[in-house]
Amino acid sequence: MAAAAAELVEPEVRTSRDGLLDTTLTCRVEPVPVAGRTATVSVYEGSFPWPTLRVRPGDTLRVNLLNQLDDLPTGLPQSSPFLCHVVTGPGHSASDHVSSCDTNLHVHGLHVSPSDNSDNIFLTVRAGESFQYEYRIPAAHPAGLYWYHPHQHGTVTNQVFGGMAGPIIIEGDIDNLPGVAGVPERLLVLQATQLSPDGNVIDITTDARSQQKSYLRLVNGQLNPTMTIRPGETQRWRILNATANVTYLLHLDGHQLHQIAKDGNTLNETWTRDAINLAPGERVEVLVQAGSAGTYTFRTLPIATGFTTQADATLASLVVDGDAMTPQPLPTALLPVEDLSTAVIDEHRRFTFQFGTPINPPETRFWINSKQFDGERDDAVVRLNTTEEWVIRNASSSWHPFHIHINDYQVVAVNGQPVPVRYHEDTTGLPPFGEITMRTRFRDFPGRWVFHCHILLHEDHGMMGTVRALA
Ligand SMILES: [Cu+2]
Repeated sequence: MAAAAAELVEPEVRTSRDGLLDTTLTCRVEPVPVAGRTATVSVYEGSFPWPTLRVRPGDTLRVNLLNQLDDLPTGLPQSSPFLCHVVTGPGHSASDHVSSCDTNLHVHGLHVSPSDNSDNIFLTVRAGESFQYEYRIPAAHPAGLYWYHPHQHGTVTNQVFGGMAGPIIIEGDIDNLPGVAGVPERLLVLQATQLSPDGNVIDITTDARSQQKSYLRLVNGQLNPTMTIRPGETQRWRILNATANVTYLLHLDGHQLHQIAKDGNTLNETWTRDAINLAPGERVEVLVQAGSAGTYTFRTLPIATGFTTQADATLASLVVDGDAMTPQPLPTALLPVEDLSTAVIDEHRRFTFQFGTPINPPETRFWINSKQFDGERDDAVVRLNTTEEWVIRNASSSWHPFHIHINDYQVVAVNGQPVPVRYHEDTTGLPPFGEITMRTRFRDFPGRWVFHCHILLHEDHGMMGTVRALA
């Protein structure tokens, strides 16, 4: 195990007041402290990590997004992914002139309008310009961990790999449950990037040297930070996978992970686990109850993701120290979860995620139902207040994390085998040559949004489809 570094640092928190959080997120490429050194990365608000936005159901979240990604520091190498260039490829016409320095904002997991200046990923915030987003969070919105990141098609991979991502916490009902209320919280944002010796982020879309085994496995921008806890103490860890392409198999040596939430949704009851698979975009919340004094590694276990097998890696160190506390009872029942497995189904659809040929980026094509992304095309036209069942098949040898915007869903079967209802979610790994069956209800918001693979290189290369919801 590598020597433990400093105590885990949590990002700056911006909290709503009187029903409003009105904030600015400036996007820039600049040298900042990362992993104990200085690195030139793409960041929100000049820091790595980035501000946490903390709001409540019923609040309005206003974000003034300032795109200064074209105001580059001097001395960037010609291989830098941050140099501005015209984006070509699937979903782009020659007249688009989208630049790799253009961006926009997605609030991942939020059930808000997809239109106008809300969670509308079809609009572009050009380099040098700004845009005022406004998200009206419904009064009945589930409480939990969400996140924000760029979603400008064709430019997402390097912007997120370079660091652009931040957490959103919605406070609410889960926080008041017995066994959860008053428990000290930690926020762990998992990111992975790769730096050249001179501190520049490599371009993972073109650089063959990019190997997941060389990635810096960061927690809140730190390498192997220390977290302290007293023997017998319970802590609540909110964990976000904000990487571009890394799947984790989370494990805490000597302890179990008592899962209470997934993708911003509270479980119906606590699920005690030895290890938790966390694909890009997914979030979990777990309770950790410390055992006897000592130092324990929080790690990702070896995991085969098809394309690569990722080795065991240390993420952080848990130091159990100090006066012992009497362990408090862990919660059992949490919040009721609507079970869609018995719902009346209005429509069935099938989507197949697959590689085209050849299989060698950047020529590789990534398809859904043999089509690359086209933002002008409607791939699923749905009606509000109906319930659909989608079978989503993975016709390749690599995992693809499925993600859909605006409305969560319930996975009712994996590879045809029914799974018990535990939670609703917005991101799920599709096993190689396997499939999930999910059920979803389209609520509240007409308009257009997308579903896609959350391995961002796959998304940028066309593994994305559109939904149009009619009132
Ligand atoms: Cu994929």
